[in-house]
Amino acid sequence: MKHTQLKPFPKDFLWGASTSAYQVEGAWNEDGKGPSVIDMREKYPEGTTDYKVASDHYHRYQEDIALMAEMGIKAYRFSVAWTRIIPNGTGEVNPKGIEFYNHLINELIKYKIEPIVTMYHFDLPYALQERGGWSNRKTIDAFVDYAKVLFENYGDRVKYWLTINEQNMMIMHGKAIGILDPNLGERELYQQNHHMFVAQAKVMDLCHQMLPEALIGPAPNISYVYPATSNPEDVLAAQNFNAIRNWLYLDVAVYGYYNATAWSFLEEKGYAPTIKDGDREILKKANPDFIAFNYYATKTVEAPAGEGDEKGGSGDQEIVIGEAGVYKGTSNPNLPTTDFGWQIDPVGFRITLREVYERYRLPIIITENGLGAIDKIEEDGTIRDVYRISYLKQHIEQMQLAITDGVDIFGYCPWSAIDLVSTHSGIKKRYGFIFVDREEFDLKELRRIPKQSFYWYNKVIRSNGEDLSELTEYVLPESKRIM
Ligand code: BGP
Repeated sequence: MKHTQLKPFPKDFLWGASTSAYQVEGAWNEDGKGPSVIDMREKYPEGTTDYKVASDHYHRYQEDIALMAEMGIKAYRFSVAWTRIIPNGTGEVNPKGIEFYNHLINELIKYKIEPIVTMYHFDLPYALQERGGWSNRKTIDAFVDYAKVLFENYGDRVKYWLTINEQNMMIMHGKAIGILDPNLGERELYQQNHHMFVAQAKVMDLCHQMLPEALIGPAPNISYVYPATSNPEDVLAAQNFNAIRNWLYLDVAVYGYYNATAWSFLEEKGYAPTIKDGDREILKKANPDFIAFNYYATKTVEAPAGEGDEKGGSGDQEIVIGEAGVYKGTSNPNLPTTDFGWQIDPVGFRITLREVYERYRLPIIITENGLGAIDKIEEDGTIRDVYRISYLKQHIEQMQLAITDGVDIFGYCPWSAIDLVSTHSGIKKRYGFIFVDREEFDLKELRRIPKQSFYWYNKVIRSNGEDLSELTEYVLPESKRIM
Protein backbone atom coordinates (compact mmCIF):
# COMPACT_ATOMS: atom_id res chain seq x y z
CA MET A 1 0.00 0.00 0.00
CA LYS A 2 1.37 3.39 -0.93
CA HIS A 3 0.46 6.09 1.54
CA THR A 4 0.12 9.71 0.47
CA GLN A 5 0.75 10.87 4.00
CA LEU A 6 2.73 9.21 6.76
CA LYS A 7 1.59 9.07 10.35
CA PRO A 8 4.19 10.46 12.77
CA PHE A 9 5.80 8.36 15.49
CA PRO A 10 3.76 8.56 18.70
CA LYS A 11 4.69 11.50 20.93
CA ASP A 12 6.17 9.41 23.74
CA PHE A 13 7.75 6.79 21.46
CA LEU A 14 10.48 4.84 23.26
CA TRP A 15 13.58 5.37 21.13
CA GLY A 16 15.98 3.04 22.85
CA ALA A 17 18.86 0.62 22.48
CA SER A 18 19.59 -2.91 23.72
CA THR A 19 22.20 -5.13 25.30
CA SER A 20 22.28 -8.39 27.22
CA ALA A 21 24.09 -9.09 30.48
CA TYR A 22 26.52 -11.80 29.43
CA GLN A 23 27.52 -10.04 26.23
CA VAL A 24 28.25 -6.65 27.78
CA GLU A 25 28.90 -6.88 31.52
CA GLY A 26 32.02 -9.00 31.98
CA ALA A 27 32.90 -9.46 35.70
CA TRP A 28 31.76 -13.02 35.14
CA ASN A 29 32.75 -14.25 38.59
CA GLU A 30 32.80 -11.09 40.67
CA ASP A 31 30.86 -10.00 43.74
CA GLY A 32 29.29 -13.36 44.36
CA LYS A 33 28.03 -14.06 40.85
CA GLY A 34 27.50 -17.75 40.19
CA PRO A 35 28.41 -19.42 36.88
CA SER A 36 25.87 -19.57 34.07
CA VAL A 37 25.74 -22.01 31.17
CA ILE A 38 27.53 -19.37 29.13
CA ASP A 39 30.38 -19.11 31.65
CA MET A 40 30.82 -22.88 31.61
CA ARG A 41 30.84 -23.14 27.84
CA GLU A 42 33.90 -25.07 26.75
CA LYS A 43 34.23 -24.34 23.06
CA TYR A 44 34.06 -21.11 21.11
CA PRO A 45 34.25 -20.73 17.36
CA GLU A 46 37.90 -20.47 16.41
CA GLY A 47 39.40 -17.02 16.86
CA THR A 48 36.59 -15.64 18.99
CA THR A 49 36.81 -14.42 22.56
CA ASP A 50 34.84 -15.61 25.59
CA TYR A 51 32.52 -13.43 27.72
CA LYS A 52 34.65 -13.05 30.84
CA VAL A 53 35.39 -9.35 30.37
CA ALA A 54 33.13 -8.52 27.42
CA SER A 55 32.73 -4.71 27.36
CA ASP A 56 33.34 -4.43 31.10
CA HIS A 57 30.01 -2.65 31.49
CA TYR A 58 29.79 -3.99 35.06
CA HIS A 59 32.57 -1.60 36.08
CA ARG A 60 31.85 1.14 33.57
CA TYR A 61 28.06 1.35 33.58
CA GLN A 62 28.10 4.96 34.79
CA GLU A 63 30.26 6.11 31.90
CA ASP A 64 28.17 4.02 29.50
CA ILE A 65 24.85 5.37 30.72
CA ALA A 66 26.16 8.94 30.58
CA LEU A 67 27.00 8.29 26.92
CA MET A 68 23.60 6.74 26.27
CA ALA A 69 22.03 9.86 27.80
CA GLU A 70 24.19 12.01 25.55
CA MET A 71 22.95 9.98 22.59
CA GLY A 72 19.45 10.87 23.77
CA ILE A 73 17.87 7.45 24.18
CA LYS A 74 14.59 7.32 26.05
CA ALA A 75 14.80 3.63 26.96
CA TYR A 76 17.51 1.07 27.64
CA ARG A 77 16.71 -2.59 27.23
CA PHE A 78 19.17 -4.71 29.20
CA SER A 79 19.04 -8.11 30.84
CA VAL A 80 19.61 -9.11 34.43
CA ALA A 81 22.08 -11.95 34.97
CA TRP A 82 20.08 -14.50 36.96
CA THR A 83 23.34 -15.74 38.50
CA ARG A 84 24.18 -12.32 39.97
CA ILE A 85 20.85 -12.31 41.78
CA ILE A 86 20.64 -16.00 42.76
CA PRO A 87 24.10 -17.53 42.19
CA ASN A 88 22.90 -21.14 42.46
CA GLY A 89 19.72 -20.64 40.50
CA THR A 90 17.60 -21.22 43.59
CA GLY A 91 17.90 -20.28 47.25
CA GLU A 92 20.23 -17.62 48.57
CA VAL A 93 19.92 -14.13 47.10
CA ASN A 94 23.18 -12.26 46.53
CA PRO A 95 22.98 -8.71 47.98
CA LYS A 96 25.80 -7.47 45.73
CA GLY A 97 23.87 -8.58 42.67
CA ILE A 98 20.74 -6.80 43.87
CA GLU A 99 22.84 -3.72 44.51
CA PHE A 100 24.40 -3.66 41.04
CA TYR A 101 21.07 -3.52 39.24
CA ASN A 102 19.74 -1.02 41.79
CA HIS A 103 22.60 1.27 40.87
CA LEU A 104 22.13 0.66 37.16
CA ILE A 105 18.40 1.37 37.30
CA ASN A 106 18.89 4.47 39.46
CA GLU A 107 21.49 5.76 37.06
CA LEU A 108 19.05 5.34 34.15
CA ILE A 109 16.30 7.09 36.04
CA LYS A 110 18.67 9.94 36.85
CA TYR A 111 18.85 10.60 33.10
CA LYS A 112 15.13 9.88 32.54
CA ILE A 113 15.92 6.72 30.57
CA GLU A 114 13.18 4.10 30.90
CA PRO A 115 14.59 0.72 32.02
CA ILE A 116 13.25 -2.25 30.03
CA VAL A 117 14.34 -5.42 31.77
CA THR A 118 14.82 -8.83 30.15
CA MET A 119 14.70 -11.41 32.92
CA TYR A 120 16.52 -14.19 31.11
CA HIS A 121 18.71 -13.80 28.03
CA PHE A 122 20.30 -17.23 27.33
CA ASP A 123 22.30 -17.35 30.62
CA LEU A 124 20.64 -20.08 32.68
CA PRO A 125 22.39 -20.69 36.03
CA TYR A 126 24.79 -23.60 35.62
CA ALA A 127 23.64 -25.04 38.96
CA LEU A 128 20.19 -25.51 37.40
CA GLN A 129 21.67 -26.97 34.23
CA GLU A 130 23.41 -29.59 36.35
CA ARG A 131 20.03 -30.58 37.73
CA GLY A 132 18.59 -31.07 34.24
CA GLY A 133 18.05 -27.44 33.23
CA TRP A 134 14.73 -26.87 31.49
CA SER A 135 14.10 -30.63 31.32
CA ASN A 136 13.49 -30.49 35.05
CA ARG A 137 10.13 -29.00 36.01
CA LYS A 138 11.75 -27.55 39.13
CA THR A 139 13.41 -24.98 36.85
CA ILE A 140 9.92 -23.54 36.32
CA ASP A 141 9.67 -22.85 40.07
CA ALA A 142 13.21 -21.49 40.12
CA PHE A 143 12.33 -18.99 37.40
CA VAL A 144 9.19 -17.91 39.24
CA ASP A 145 11.13 -17.44 42.51
CA TYR A 146 13.79 -15.42 40.66
CA ALA A 147 11.09 -13.27 39.03
CA LYS A 148 9.58 -12.61 42.44
CA VAL A 149 12.94 -11.31 43.71
CA LEU A 150 13.19 -9.01 40.67
CA PHE A 151 9.64 -7.71 41.09
CA GLU A 152 10.17 -7.12 44.82
CA ASN A 153 13.44 -5.28 44.38
CA TYR A 154 12.95 -3.34 41.15
CA GLY A 155 9.19 -3.23 40.64
CA ASP A 156 8.96 0.25 42.16
CA ARG A 157 11.02 1.66 39.26
CA VAL A 158 10.74 -0.80 36.36
CA LYS A 159 7.53 -0.64 34.37
CA TYR A 160 8.47 -2.79 31.34
CA TRP A 161 9.44 -6.44 31.77
CA LEU A 162 10.44 -9.03 29.16
CA THR A 163 10.28 -12.66 30.19
CA ILE A 164 12.59 -14.78 28.02
CA ASN A 165 14.75 -13.54 25.17
CA GLU A 166 14.41 -15.55 21.96
CA GLN A 167 13.03 -18.76 23.38
CA ASN A 168 12.54 -19.87 19.76
CA MET A 169 16.23 -19.39 18.94
CA MET A 170 17.26 -21.25 22.10
CA ILE A 171 15.15 -24.21 20.99
CA MET A 172 16.07 -24.11 17.30
CA HIS A 173 19.71 -23.03 17.57
CA GLY A 174 20.70 -23.54 21.20
CA LYS A 175 23.70 -25.58 20.18
CA ALA A 176 25.06 -22.74 18.03
CA ILE A 177 24.45 -20.26 20.85
CA GLY A 178 26.49 -22.64 23.01
CA ILE A 179 23.93 -23.17 25.76
CA LEU A 180 22.72 -26.67 25.11
CA ASP A 181 23.98 -30.12 25.71
CA PRO A 182 24.87 -31.20 22.15
CA ASN A 183 23.44 -34.65 22.82
CA LEU A 184 19.97 -33.43 23.65
CA GLY A 185 17.35 -34.94 21.34
CA GLU A 186 14.59 -32.97 19.63
CA ARG A 187 11.80 -34.44 21.72
CA GLU A 188 13.54 -33.41 24.90
CA LEU A 189 14.14 -29.95 23.48
CA TYR A 190 10.43 -29.47 22.88
CA GLN A 191 9.78 -30.69 26.41
CA GLN A 192 12.12 -27.95 27.61
CA ASN A 193 10.28 -25.54 25.37
CA HIS A 194 7.01 -26.47 27.02
CA HIS A 195 8.47 -25.93 30.48
CA MET A 196 9.68 -22.47 29.41
CA PHE A 197 6.16 -21.68 28.20
CA VAL A 198 4.72 -22.66 31.58
CA ALA A 199 7.41 -20.67 33.41
CA GLN A 200 6.78 -17.62 31.26
CA ALA A 201 3.01 -17.82 31.82
CA LYS A 202 3.43 -18.11 35.58
CA VAL A 203 5.78 -15.13 35.65
CA MET A 204 3.44 -12.97 33.57
CA ASP A 205 0.65 -13.82 35.95
CA LEU A 206 2.81 -13.12 39.01
CA CYS A 207 3.84 -9.77 37.57
CA HIS A 208 0.20 -8.74 37.20
CA GLN A 209 -0.53 -9.80 40.78
CA MET A 210 2.47 -8.12 42.35
CA LEU A 211 2.79 -5.06 40.14
CA PRO A 212 -0.56 -3.99 38.76
CA GLU A 213 0.98 -0.96 37.06
CA ALA A 214 3.74 -2.89 35.29
CA LEU A 215 3.61 -4.29 31.76
CA ILE A 216 5.10 -7.61 30.70
CA GLY A 217 5.53 -9.53 27.46
CA PRO A 218 7.48 -12.26 25.67
CA ALA A 219 10.53 -11.42 23.50
CA PRO A 220 11.00 -13.99 20.71
CA ASN A 221 12.85 -13.48 17.43
CA ILE A 222 10.18 -13.05 14.76
CA SER A 223 11.00 -13.09 11.06
CA TYR A 224 8.26 -13.57 8.52
CA VAL A 225 8.87 -16.59 6.28
CA TYR A 226 8.44 -16.14 2.51
CA PRO A 227 7.75 -18.91 0.01
CA ALA A 228 10.50 -19.11 -2.62
CA THR A 229 7.87 -19.01 -5.41
CA SER A 230 4.09 -18.94 -5.86
CA ASN A 231 4.10 -22.73 -6.26
CA PRO A 232 1.47 -23.83 -3.71
CA GLU A 233 3.91 -26.42 -2.34
CA ASP A 234 6.37 -23.62 -1.53
CA VAL A 235 3.56 -21.62 0.08
CA LEU A 236 2.68 -24.59 2.26
CA ALA A 237 6.33 -24.95 3.26
CA ALA A 238 6.38 -21.25 4.24
CA GLN A 239 3.24 -21.72 6.31
CA ASN A 240 4.88 -24.68 8.01
CA PHE A 241 7.99 -22.78 8.91
CA ASN A 242 6.07 -19.66 9.97
CA ALA A 243 4.12 -21.88 12.36
CA ILE A 244 7.16 -23.69 13.74
CA ARG A 245 9.51 -20.71 13.99
CA ASN A 246 7.17 -17.82 14.80
CA TRP A 247 3.53 -18.50 15.66
CA LEU A 248 4.15 -21.44 17.97
CA TYR A 249 5.86 -19.03 20.38
CA LEU A 250 3.43 -16.15 20.14
CA ASP A 251 0.25 -18.26 20.07
CA VAL A 252 1.18 -19.91 23.36
CA ALA A 253 2.26 -16.62 24.95
CA VAL A 254 -0.83 -14.68 23.84
CA TYR A 255 -3.65 -17.20 23.45
CA GLY A 256 -2.36 -19.92 25.74
CA TYR A 257 -2.63 -22.72 23.18
CA TYR A 258 -0.30 -24.49 20.78
CA ASN A 259 -0.45 -23.48 17.12
CA ALA A 260 -2.26 -26.29 15.26
CA THR A 261 0.24 -26.62 12.39
CA ALA A 262 3.19 -26.56 14.78
CA TRP A 263 1.54 -29.16 17.00
CA SER A 264 0.89 -31.47 14.06
CA PHE A 265 4.58 -31.12 13.13
CA LEU A 266 5.58 -32.04 16.69
CA GLU A 267 3.31 -35.08 16.63
CA GLU A 268 4.41 -36.18 13.16
CA LYS A 269 8.08 -36.06 14.17
CA GLY A 270 7.52 -37.61 17.58
CA TYR A 271 8.61 -34.41 19.34
CA ALA A 272 5.32 -33.55 21.07
CA PRO A 273 5.95 -32.72 24.72
CA THR A 274 4.10 -34.19 27.67
CA ILE A 275 1.62 -31.63 28.95
CA LYS A 276 0.77 -32.12 32.60
CA ASP A 277 -2.65 -31.62 34.15
CA GLY A 278 -3.08 -27.96 34.92
CA ASP A 279 -0.52 -26.69 32.38
CA ARG A 280 -3.15 -25.65 29.86
CA GLU A 281 -4.96 -23.62 32.51
CA ILE A 282 -1.70 -21.89 33.46
CA LEU A 283 -1.00 -21.02 29.83
CA LYS A 284 -4.54 -19.75 29.31
CA LYS A 285 -4.54 -17.60 32.42
CA ALA A 286 -1.50 -15.54 31.46
CA ASN A 287 -1.98 -12.46 29.33
CA PRO A 288 0.91 -10.43 28.00
CA ASP A 289 0.42 -6.66 27.84
CA PHE A 290 2.51 -6.25 24.71
CA ILE A 291 4.67 -8.20 22.30
CA ALA A 292 8.38 -7.51 22.14
CA PHE A 293 10.27 -9.05 19.29
CA ASN A 294 13.73 -9.04 17.75
CA TYR A 295 13.95 -8.68 13.98
CA TYR A 296 17.01 -9.11 11.78
CA ALA A 297 15.72 -10.42 8.43
CA THR A 298 13.01 -12.53 6.88
CA LYS A 299 13.54 -16.18 5.96
CA THR A 300 12.70 -17.92 2.70
CA VAL A 301 11.80 -21.57 2.24
CA GLU A 302 10.71 -23.92 -0.50
CA ALA A 303 8.96 -27.24 -0.64
CA PRO A 304 10.99 -30.01 0.97
CA ALA A 305 12.96 -32.01 -1.55
CA GLY A 306 12.71 -35.23 0.43
CA GLU A 307 15.15 -36.94 2.70
CA GLY A 308 18.29 -34.95 3.34
CA ASP A 309 16.64 -31.64 4.33
CA GLU A 310 18.40 -31.78 7.65
CA LYS A 311 18.83 -28.93 10.01
CA GLY A 312 22.06 -27.03 9.63
CA GLY A 313 24.36 -26.79 12.58
CA SER A 314 24.89 -23.07 12.94
CA GLY A 315 22.99 -19.86 13.73
CA ASP A 316 19.56 -18.91 12.45
CA GLN A 317 20.58 -16.36 9.82
CA GLU A 318 23.69 -18.05 8.52
CA ILE A 319 22.56 -21.44 7.45
CA VAL A 320 20.51 -23.47 5.17
CA ILE A 321 17.86 -24.85 7.43
CA GLY A 322 15.37 -27.57 6.78
CA GLU A 323 13.22 -30.32 8.11
CA ALA A 324 12.52 -33.43 6.05
CA GLY A 325 8.99 -33.33 4.64
CA VAL A 326 8.25 -29.90 6.14
CA TYR A 327 10.32 -27.09 4.59
CA LYS A 328 13.70 -26.44 3.07
CA GLY A 329 15.52 -23.16 3.62
CA THR A 330 16.85 -21.24 0.67
CA SER A 331 18.30 -17.79 0.12
CA ASN A 332 16.26 -14.92 -1.26
CA PRO A 333 17.85 -13.58 -4.46
CA ASN A 334 16.11 -10.21 -3.97
CA LEU A 335 17.98 -9.35 -0.82
CA PRO A 336 21.52 -8.09 -0.19
CA THR A 337 23.57 -9.56 2.63
CA THR A 338 25.81 -8.16 5.36
CA ASP A 339 29.53 -8.92 5.58
CA PHE A 340 28.56 -11.75 7.87
CA GLY A 341 26.14 -13.26 5.35
CA TRP A 342 22.88 -12.17 7.00
CA GLN A 343 20.23 -11.01 4.58
CA ILE A 344 18.95 -7.42 4.82
CA ASP A 345 15.20 -6.91 4.38
CA PRO A 346 13.70 -3.63 5.62
CA VAL A 347 10.42 -4.21 3.77
CA GLY A 348 10.25 -7.60 5.46
CA PHE A 349 10.31 -5.66 8.73
CA ARG A 350 7.08 -3.88 7.76
CA ILE A 351 5.58 -7.18 6.62
CA THR A 352 6.52 -8.87 9.91
CA LEU A 353 5.13 -5.97 11.98
CA ARG A 354 1.83 -6.03 10.10
CA GLU A 355 1.53 -9.78 10.40
CA VAL A 356 2.25 -9.84 14.15
CA TYR A 357 -0.17 -7.01 14.82
CA GLU A 358 -3.00 -8.51 12.77
CA ARG A 359 -2.60 -11.87 14.50
CA TYR A 360 -2.40 -10.64 18.09
CA ARG A 361 -3.65 -7.02 18.29
CA LEU A 362 -1.23 -6.14 21.05
CA PRO A 363 1.10 -3.12 21.19
CA ILE A 364 4.56 -3.95 19.85
CA ILE A 365 8.05 -2.94 20.89
CA ILE A 366 11.09 -3.91 18.85
CA THR A 367 13.77 -5.09 21.22
CA GLU A 368 16.51 -5.89 18.68
CA ASN A 369 17.31 -4.88 15.11
CA GLY A 370 20.71 -3.91 13.80
CA LEU A 371 23.72 -4.48 11.62
CA GLY A 372 26.71 -6.57 12.64
CA ALA A 373 29.82 -5.27 10.87
CA ILE A 374 33.56 -4.90 11.17
CA ASP A 375 34.10 -1.28 12.20
CA LYS A 376 37.39 0.44 11.73
CA ILE A 377 38.99 3.39 13.51
CA GLU A 378 40.06 5.95 10.92
CA GLU A 379 43.38 7.78 11.17
CA ASP A 380 41.63 10.77 12.70
CA GLY A 381 40.15 8.56 15.44
CA THR A 382 36.58 8.50 14.09
CA ILE A 383 34.40 5.50 13.27
CA ARG A 384 32.38 6.23 10.14
CA ASP A 385 29.74 3.51 10.22
CA VAL A 386 27.61 4.87 7.38
CA TYR A 387 26.53 1.32 6.47
CA ARG A 388 24.91 1.00 9.92
CA ILE A 389 23.14 4.34 9.52
CA SER A 390 21.82 3.20 6.16
CA TYR A 391 20.56 -0.09 7.63
CA LEU A 392 18.82 1.60 10.57
CA LYS A 393 17.38 4.37 8.41
CA GLN A 394 15.75 1.88 6.07
CA HIS A 395 14.26 -0.07 8.97
CA ILE A 396 12.95 3.06 10.71
CA GLU A 397 11.33 4.16 7.44
CA GLN A 398 9.56 0.82 7.17
CA MET A 399 8.53 1.02 10.81
CA GLN A 400 6.87 4.37 10.13
CA LEU A 401 5.08 2.84 7.14
CA ALA A 402 3.85 0.05 9.42
CA ILE A 403 2.61 2.66 11.90
CA THR A 404 0.80 4.32 9.01
CA ASP A 405 -0.65 0.92 8.11
CA GLY A 406 -2.19 0.91 11.59
CA VAL A 407 0.30 -1.14 13.59
CA ASP A 408 0.58 -0.03 17.22
CA ILE A 409 4.33 0.28 17.89
CA PHE A 410 5.49 2.01 21.05
CA GLY A 411 9.25 1.56 20.99
CA TYR A 412 12.34 0.63 19.02
CA CYS A 413 15.52 -0.62 20.69
CA PRO A 414 18.21 -1.39 18.12
CA TRP A 415 20.94 -3.87 18.88
CA SER A 416 23.13 -2.66 20.37
CA ALA A 417 23.58 0.39 22.60
CA ILE A 418 27.31 -0.27 22.82
CA ASP A 419 29.67 -2.78 21.22
CA LEU A 420 29.52 -6.17 22.89
CA VAL A 421 30.58 -9.73 22.24
CA SER A 422 28.41 -11.27 19.54
CA THR A 423 26.59 -14.54 20.09
CA HIS A 424 28.32 -16.29 17.22
CA SER A 425 31.26 -14.19 16.07
CA GLY A 426 33.18 -12.62 18.95
CA ILE A 427 33.86 -8.88 19.33
CA LYS A 428 34.85 -8.35 15.72
CA LYS A 429 31.19 -8.39 14.73
CA ARG A 430 30.08 -5.07 16.14
CA TYR A 431 26.59 -3.62 16.44
CA GLY A 432 26.97 -0.67 18.81
CA PHE A 433 26.45 3.07 18.52
CA ILE A 434 29.40 3.30 20.90
CA PHE A 435 32.68 1.66 19.94
CA VAL A 436 34.56 -0.32 22.60
CA ASP A 437 38.26 -0.38 21.91
CA ARG A 438 39.29 -3.97 22.42
CA GLU A 439 40.13 -6.86 20.19
CA GLU A 440 39.36 -10.52 20.33
CA PHE A 441 42.25 -11.42 22.64
CA ASP A 442 43.69 -7.99 23.46
CA LEU A 443 41.56 -6.01 25.90
CA LYS A 444 43.52 -2.78 25.39
CA GLU A 445 41.95 -0.01 27.49
CA LEU A 446 38.34 -0.72 26.53
CA ARG A 447 37.87 2.95 25.74
CA ARG A 448 34.50 4.16 24.53
CA ILE A 449 34.15 6.16 21.31
CA PRO A 450 30.86 7.44 19.86
CA LYS A 451 30.52 6.28 16.26
CA GLN A 452 28.99 8.36 13.49
CA SER A 453 25.73 6.43 14.03
CA PHE A 454 25.67 7.73 17.64
CA TYR A 455 25.26 11.32 16.47
CA TRP A 456 22.88 10.31 13.68
CA TYR A 457 20.61 8.40 16.09
CA ASN A 458 20.67 11.42 18.43
CA LYS A 459 19.32 13.54 15.58
CA VAL A 460 16.64 10.93 14.79
CA ILE A 461 15.51 10.87 18.40
CA ARG A 462 15.49 14.65 18.78
CA SER A 463 13.23 14.92 15.74
CA ASN A 464 11.07 11.99 16.96
CA GLY A 465 11.90 10.06 13.80
CA GLU A 466 11.17 12.87 11.36
CA ASP A 467 14.74 13.58 10.37
CA LEU A 468 16.43 10.43 9.09
CA SER A 469 18.78 12.30 6.76
CA GLU A 470 22.52 11.68 6.67
CA LEU A 471 24.65 13.62 9.13
CA THR A 472 26.17 16.61 7.43
CA GLU A 473 29.12 16.53 9.75
CA TYR A 474 30.49 14.16 12.32
CA VAL A 475 32.80 16.00 14.63
CA LEU A 476 34.24 13.84 17.35
CA PRO A 477 35.64 15.84 20.28
CA GLU A 478 39.44 15.50 20.66
CA SER A 479 38.98 13.89 24.08
CA LYS A 480 37.03 11.02 22.55
CA ARG A 481 39.53 10.12 19.85
CA ILE A 482 42.09 7.37 19.84
CA MET A 483 44.88 8.09 17.40
C1 BGP B 1 20.05 -12.27 18.89
C2 BGP B 1 20.41 -12.30 20.34
C3 BGP B 1 21.45 -11.32 20.76
C4 BGP B 1 22.48 -10.96 19.70
C5 BGP B 1 21.91 -10.89 18.29
C6 BGP B 1 22.93 -10.79 17.20
O1 BGP B 1 19.69 -13.54 18.49
O2 BGP B 1 19.28 -12.08 21.16
O3 BGP B 1 21.98 -11.76 21.96
O4 BGP B 1 23.66 -11.59 19.82
O5 BGP B 1 21.07 -11.97 18.01
O6 BGP B 1 23.50 -12.05 16.95
P1 BGP B 1 25.06 -12.22 16.70
O7 BGP B 1 25.69 -11.66 17.92
O8 BGP B 1 25.31 -13.68 16.55
O9 BGP B 1 25.38 -11.46 15.48
